[in-house]
Amino acid sequence: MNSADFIQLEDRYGAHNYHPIDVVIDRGKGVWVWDVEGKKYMDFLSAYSAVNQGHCHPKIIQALTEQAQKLTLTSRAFYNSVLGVYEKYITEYFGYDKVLPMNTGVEGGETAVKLARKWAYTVKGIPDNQAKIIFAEGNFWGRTLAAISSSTDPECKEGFGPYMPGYILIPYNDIQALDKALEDPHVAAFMVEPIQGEAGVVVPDKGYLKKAYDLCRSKNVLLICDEVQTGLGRTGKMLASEHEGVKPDILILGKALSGGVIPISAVLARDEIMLTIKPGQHGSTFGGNPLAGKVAMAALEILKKEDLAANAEKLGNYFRAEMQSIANRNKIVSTVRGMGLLNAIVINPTQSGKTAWDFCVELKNNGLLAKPTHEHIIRFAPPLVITKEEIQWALKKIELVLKTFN
Ligand code: IF1
Repeated sequence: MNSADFIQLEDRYGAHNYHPIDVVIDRGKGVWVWDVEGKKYMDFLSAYSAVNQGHCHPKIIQALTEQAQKLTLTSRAFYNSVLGVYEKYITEYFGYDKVLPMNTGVEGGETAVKLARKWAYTVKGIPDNQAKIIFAEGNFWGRTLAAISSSTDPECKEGFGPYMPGYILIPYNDIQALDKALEDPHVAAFMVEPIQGEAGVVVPDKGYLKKAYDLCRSKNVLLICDEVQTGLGRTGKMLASEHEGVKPDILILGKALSGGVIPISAVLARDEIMLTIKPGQHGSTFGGNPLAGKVAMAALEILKKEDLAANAEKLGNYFRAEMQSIANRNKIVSTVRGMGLLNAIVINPTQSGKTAWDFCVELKNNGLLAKPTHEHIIRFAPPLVITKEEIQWALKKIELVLKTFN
């Protein structure tokens, strides 16, 4: 079977909830992937930052295969010989009292919202069913009904109502708006991404998160940071909130917590918050399984051992500087932005009739895989194991493609 055959199969038998770029990936190693015809590409998306450690990192695959032959799942009806070890490891790693293990990022978000509500009723003293959560416009935290209820993107949201009540939406990067929203005494939490990924890698003003944290504290409101995409080295620190010296009350992790191997997410908090949820009140069949525990420990270990946050910081600065000079030589790119190796360019729609999609198709034809977000934004987020030479290779391809569109 060739690429066209595989694409046809997906089209015929799979739901049409995605519109992928025409490349059928068969194999991956580090920053590189190969299609079924054997053509090699550099991955500049990293499965939306899940593959920070690079494709099929040998240490993660080793942890996976060793544990897979021993024990994969017990459910939480019983104890297992990995979970406690993992819980100690991850809580000490990030400096929290407790962790609640889940599977996908959106489940992490759901867990955080449930925790905030429970805390609001049992600790803060908000009257039953009155708790509110503040979200920022442009947020993205997944596809469940609770997540799309906070969305301001009609594509994600429309046609799936009725929606979850108890939400307040404010503009992102607007401290005054947060201050005003916090006047409502029924607010339990403010849930926010330190950088908005899906919105197009929107980096807020310096000081925004710190001010948000201080305001929340002064009102006894929890700050929930969704670091599913920004966490685990991506922005040049282990957590993006560290850039602002902020330690969120509730931290949500996912994606790279497994290095892209299996779905693993985690919610971290202090006892005052985490212990409000009692046995039977929340959970999941797969959450906390021993396979996930071993994989997550290996994935986290690699981030530290290979100093991937520092690499993201250094090569991110280099990438943006070089990308900016490419942009200056070229009328198509109107903006270069990002932090660490979470970056985006905005394509100037007035200079050419081309969309970000057209660029990504041409980049793919030149051996570089990236994905557009919205009509004119291209996200550039390679695995954090990338080298300077590989970044230079990618920059050459990007410039080449931009020239053909001039
Ligand atoms: C899709 C974008 C990225 C996330 C943040 C939670 C989740 C995500 C900050 C949920 C998920 C995804 C999922 C994927 C596309 C994608 C995405 F294009 F929408 F914008 F990454 F940038 N918080 N992000 O970014 O995690 O439940 O998926 O494990 O198509 O839904 P999940």
